[in-house]
Amino acid sequence: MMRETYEARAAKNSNPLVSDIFRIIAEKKTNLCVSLDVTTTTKLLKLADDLGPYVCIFKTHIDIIDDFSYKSTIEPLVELSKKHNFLIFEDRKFADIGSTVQHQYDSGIYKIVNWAHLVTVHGVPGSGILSGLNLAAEPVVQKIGQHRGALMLAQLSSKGSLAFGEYTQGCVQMANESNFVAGFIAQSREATKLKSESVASRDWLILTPGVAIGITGDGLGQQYKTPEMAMERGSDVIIVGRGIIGDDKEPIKEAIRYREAAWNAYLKEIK
Ligand code: 5BU
Repeated sequence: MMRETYEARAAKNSNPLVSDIFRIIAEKKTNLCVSLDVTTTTKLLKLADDLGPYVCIFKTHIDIIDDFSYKSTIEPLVELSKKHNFLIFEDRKFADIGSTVQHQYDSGIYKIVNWAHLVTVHGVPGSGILSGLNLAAEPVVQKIGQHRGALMLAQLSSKGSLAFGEYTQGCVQMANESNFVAGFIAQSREATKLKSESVASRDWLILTPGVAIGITGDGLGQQYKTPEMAMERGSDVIIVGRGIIGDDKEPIKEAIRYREAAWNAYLKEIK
């Protein structure tokens, strides 16, 4: 499909976080997000420093870090995000009522809202989940002058996922009614278009996980497509974990390879 450049979209988007992301992508010439699914702080920080130049965003699952501490895990990660100009996306998959997610976002040991520019959110509970997260984000945005936003889980990459059809449409409807939503986790842009469109669709940021080269699955339900396939379906940013940081991989070499594949696929499609 033909698409506009990231620069053009950065200039037009009314959501400042989405504009920032498009700008970083255009400046660094990378639409790659690496998923740092590792269980120690040392591995997390080494990968963030080594791969920082090649990504626009790092995705984390902060609750799988065995030796987590705010001071030794988060503070250096935030420093690295400034050094290499990447944003941080905590794949928290919030799924509770507004009041609960508000605290899950700003409290506990992780205090996600303080450092993660993006978080994932399920539509299951209804729109209160977005209001609760937004309540937690407002004071932080005020205080540190950075933007925060949600990616709604419109579609998952895993086999047998129940997020499709009417459910996906419901998520898009919810997103349309909240300024806190930056975009979607989805397998295709098409799925994030409302069938009964009464309001003009926003220029959503679409991130796509389940991307790898030369492998179709992981034996636990993950379903892979190539960077080219994801981009052809209208993705803005591919998310790659084990394809780059897997035990048998050379992460820098693979990051360069995936970045090139996704960037060349984008270059082929721009108007
Ligand atoms: P992988 O190693 O590239 O398979 O890792 C994929 C990552 O993306 C992993 O952290 C998952 O939690 C995440 N993910 C996914 O794979 N599929 C989805 O639909 C969503 C997240 Br949402």
